[in-house]
Amino acid sequence: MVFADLKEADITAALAACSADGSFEYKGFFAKCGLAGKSSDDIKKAFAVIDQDNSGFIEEDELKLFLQNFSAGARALTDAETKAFLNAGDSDGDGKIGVDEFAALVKA
Ligand SMILES: [Ca+2]
Repeated sequence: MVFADLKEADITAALAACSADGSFEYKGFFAKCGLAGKSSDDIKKAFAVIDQDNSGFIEEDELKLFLQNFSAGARALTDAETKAFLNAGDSDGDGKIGVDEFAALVKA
């Protein structure tokens, strides 16, 4: 498990709640998996894992596979879910999510 401080049961519950295509909702997910209650350092560590190419940003393709950082067998987000997630986080409109934008999403 990449997010060592999160509880396996919480991750399982968070993933189960969004297992159907179109049911992903980031606020509920971050609350259920426990990340919303973590420190800024832990959220930065999570960001570094999701930013798979270490570009310093979470791009759309990384966002699409977001759930697979929590469990390798999790589904990809649909295009609509990916766009909605990106739009919610991308406050400066550069088409990707930086670490501060990610932290704001997690704590939303
Ligand atoms: Ca990236």
